[in-house]
Amino acid sequence: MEISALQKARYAYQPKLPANIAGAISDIAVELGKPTDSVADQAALKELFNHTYGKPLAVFAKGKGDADKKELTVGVILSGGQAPGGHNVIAGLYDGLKKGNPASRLYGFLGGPSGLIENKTMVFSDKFIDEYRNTGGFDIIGSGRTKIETPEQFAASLETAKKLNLNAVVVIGGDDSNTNAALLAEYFLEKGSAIQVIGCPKTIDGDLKNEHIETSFGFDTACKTYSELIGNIERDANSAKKYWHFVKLMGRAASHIALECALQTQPNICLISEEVQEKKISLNQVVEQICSSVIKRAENKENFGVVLIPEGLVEFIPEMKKLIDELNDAMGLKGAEFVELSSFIDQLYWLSHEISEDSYKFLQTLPPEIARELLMDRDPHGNVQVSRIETEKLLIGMVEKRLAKLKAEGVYKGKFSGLGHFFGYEGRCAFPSNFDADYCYSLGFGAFLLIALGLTGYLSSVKNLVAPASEWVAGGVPLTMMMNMEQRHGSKKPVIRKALVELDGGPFKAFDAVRDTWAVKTSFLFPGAIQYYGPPEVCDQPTKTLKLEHQ
Ligand code: FBP
Repeated sequence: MEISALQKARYAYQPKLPANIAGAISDIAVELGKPTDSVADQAALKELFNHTYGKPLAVFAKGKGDADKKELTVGVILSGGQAPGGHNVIAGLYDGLKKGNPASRLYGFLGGPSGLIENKTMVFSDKFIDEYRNTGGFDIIGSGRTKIETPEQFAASLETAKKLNLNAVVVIGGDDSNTNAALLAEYFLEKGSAIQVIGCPKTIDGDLKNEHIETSFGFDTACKTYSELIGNIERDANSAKKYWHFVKLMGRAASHIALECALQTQPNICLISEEVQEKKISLNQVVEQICSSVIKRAENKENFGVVLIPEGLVEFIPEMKKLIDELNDAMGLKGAEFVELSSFIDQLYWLSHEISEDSYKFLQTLPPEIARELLMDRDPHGNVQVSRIETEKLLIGMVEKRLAKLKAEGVYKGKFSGLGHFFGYEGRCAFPSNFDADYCYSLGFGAFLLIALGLTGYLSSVKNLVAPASEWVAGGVPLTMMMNMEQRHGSKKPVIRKALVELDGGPFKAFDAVRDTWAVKTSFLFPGAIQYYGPPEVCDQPTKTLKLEHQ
């Protein structure tokens, strides 16, 4: 295989480990805290997670452990959307296993959780792992979005794990995938099996975080990649002075990516879905906000600008949210009927009987291509595929219409030419930044220690991430601690709670303090490309979000 000069150079990068897991394996023990509770719905979750509910927080510390004694066989799954650094989680897990006992083995389940259900595996070797160190992507074993949910799928997963003589399964995934990990850990114990399950917090969306998980891996690299591109677009806009760029950014529900990119690039507008929801801002009000900036900038002869749009926005606009919730319930509960409908017209007719009058009327006001996009298949976890809804085009169209009206009324005298962009997939497989390379390797190494020290139902964790890597602290957080009950596919299900942008949190407050200036005055910031080699202030900085949340 031909490889680039950078890939070759990155093979030689040695990821840094936190001091509490960097020494001899025999000198690492685990300290356990007090029993924990879930974030909500304690009684319901206690009943559902009879064997795994309430476990204590775990931190690695110097002491006499027996993590080096065991010969272990572990299987690893990459689950859900790609996030830079997944290969390093596997490398850290592999190196940990081999450091503990060179006879230990690591299997990779191919193509995501379905690899476990269907027993599709490969065995890692030194040579194979070395080809993927510090690289982006999930192509080492592939990923998938299959949800382990039916009794047959759970039974098949246990059967595979037993056939392979596994001591543990490691699930590298986001909130939905780690919910699956929690259910699997519980199921194995319920069936009398000692096979452990450990999760690792992945997702570029940055929404798998809480008091104990400071960030999910991939967020750092993805935001830096998008910010480079946004900065380039800003400079182009400032050079040509003729386009308004509407950039939709990935992040299925939470606006963490949009907010981080705004802090890194200082665009004219950045919409924050959580604020839209909290203040019940309608679609028309969003359009008014954008038009107000366009008009003021036109008065300064600046007929150009940049607007950042979180891809989840549509689900937070009150009238859209109501519509999507009703669509989800109708399509979830009567899915078999819905899939039989062959045309868009038939779907609309069917929906006229299944959703409220208000929502139906609102659906009809949307451009047909957007309405169609709202009716596309949900993913296996019941999520609307917001990446495929062209919110940027919807907003450009509405802003154009509104400005034409305002021009006719003599309120607006400028020129408006909107261009749409969507940055999503281009950020998910970049070479992991030094931060993600180190963080992921540490998460994988920590996952090995959690297994070797006998824990199950935990998410590998690394804390104190704003400090240099040597001062990070590795440990584990019980999966049930992060869970609550939510409405999915028309019924209540246990799920890990998503962390949304907090309007009283540091990152949003920092943005709020300056956004009115950015809306009018060109204040663009150009972060440039991710740097892998050079001074630490250029190469090793964590995200602004992490700093503002933890300093
Ligand atoms: P995960 O939550 O699985 O990490 O995926 C996140 C994500 O990248 C979202 O930002 C995006 O909406 C979605 O995946 C796209 O999914 P797909 O890759 O299936 O198109």
